[in-house]
Amino acid sequence: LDGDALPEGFIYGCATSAYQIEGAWNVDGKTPSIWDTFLHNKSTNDVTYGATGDSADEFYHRYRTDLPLFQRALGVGTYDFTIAWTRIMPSGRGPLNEKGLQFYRDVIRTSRASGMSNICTLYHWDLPQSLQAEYGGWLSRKIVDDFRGYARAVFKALGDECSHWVTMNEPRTFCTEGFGPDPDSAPGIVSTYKEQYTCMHYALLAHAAAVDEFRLGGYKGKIGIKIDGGVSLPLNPASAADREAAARTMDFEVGRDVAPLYTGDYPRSVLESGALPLQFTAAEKRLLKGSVDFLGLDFYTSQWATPTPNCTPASDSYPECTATYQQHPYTGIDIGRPTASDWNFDAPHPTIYGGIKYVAETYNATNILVSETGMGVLNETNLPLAQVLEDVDRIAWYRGVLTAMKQALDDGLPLVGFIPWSCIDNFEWTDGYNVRFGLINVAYDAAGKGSQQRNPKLSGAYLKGVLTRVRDSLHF
Ligand code: GCO
Repeated sequence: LDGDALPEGFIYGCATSAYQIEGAWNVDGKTPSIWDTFLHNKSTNDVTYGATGDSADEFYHRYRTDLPLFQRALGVGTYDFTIAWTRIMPSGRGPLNEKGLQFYRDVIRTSRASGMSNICTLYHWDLPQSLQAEYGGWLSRKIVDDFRGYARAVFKALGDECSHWVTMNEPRTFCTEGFGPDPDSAPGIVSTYKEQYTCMHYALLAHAAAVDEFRLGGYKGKIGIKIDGGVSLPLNPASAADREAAARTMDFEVGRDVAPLYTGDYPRSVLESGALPLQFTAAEKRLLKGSVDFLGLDFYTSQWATPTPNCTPASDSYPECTATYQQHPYTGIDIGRPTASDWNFDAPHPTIYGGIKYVAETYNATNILVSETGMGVLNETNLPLAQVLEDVDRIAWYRGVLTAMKQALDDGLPLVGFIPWSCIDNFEWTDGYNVRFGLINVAYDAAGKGSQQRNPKLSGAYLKGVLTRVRDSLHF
């Protein structure tokens, strides 16, 4: 694919998250997060082989060699990491843990020494267990003030060190998967959709409070958020009902995150559903509207949508009232089922191209980052190492992503960066170490036990070759 060189200042990085790579779960003053508690509690830990993030990639002890490796193997100019609240503020508020702060200062210093700037995320799901125990964490409005206090302390210590700050990663994901009728993530509170919506409501207010702190502090970077989602398409494009269902799903799954950031309130269809447990006050709307300098899209797959007939509050799909089917033919993968072979690379890639186009046209979003996307391969652990490292399916998958980004740039969509997930194999939540997303392999088994040897995969060399070369030549 020949094309223009990347726009000046285009960000190419790779992402990780604290709980998924650091290990050292109880070292140097860190206290348990809700994920430590959730996974140490055997009755909830139905993760593959009972795996936990207790050791993960041991990044807390290995960052001095890992960071230069990320830059050398992947050619990235940015390292996108997340900060563990329980390393900075062990009790969730109040006194700072100097050893925790020093670790993140060292990660930033080592990133710089390796030729990388940093995107820094305040929160990637690892809430202090102390706040969960004290008042139910994200289900209480108290979380907004505690998150504001945490953000203020981190900005005071590191505010000018990161070119981009992300307040939180995927509020809809951690609120949907941590609560509801069948929660499979921390804190694992069996509840209803109302608790999922309450969590999301307070997460958005916490985001706005952190942005307020950042702007009051006059820090020089940019601040934004990473949202999850995908693109919903009508199951039958000729059906008006299916087209309406696809639009409704976008409102509930993407718009519920994005609309408040640009308009100050939820999408109309969400407001009119009558299902919201909470509404924003006028003051909250003012704080929310315009609360991003950039928007990170963690989009992985697309889905088809069709209305759920006879939808009532007792229905599983309430209040969205649409049924969705994952795995649009060529957006790539559901975890473990690469479909690289059946892509039509010339058609607009509905997930990546479609996602950028959707937020740009629906909300006039600008400075859009593809802030996570990647291919998770199930059971990669059990394959011969040579086959793991020659990951041609993941290369084909990323070729589809690069094609989509090129289409977006050619169409003048406001794309400013690409951050593949992930720099390195890591703890994939309830899939444990049995699903691998890394551009660099870690030699441990599905339970996370092994030599911890790092082995770069061909996909990392591919992205380095294409994206680094494109700065000097005209090829994607
Ligand atoms: C997410 C999280 C990551 C995941 C990645 C692969 O989007 O779920 O941000 O922590 O590991 O997306 O599922």
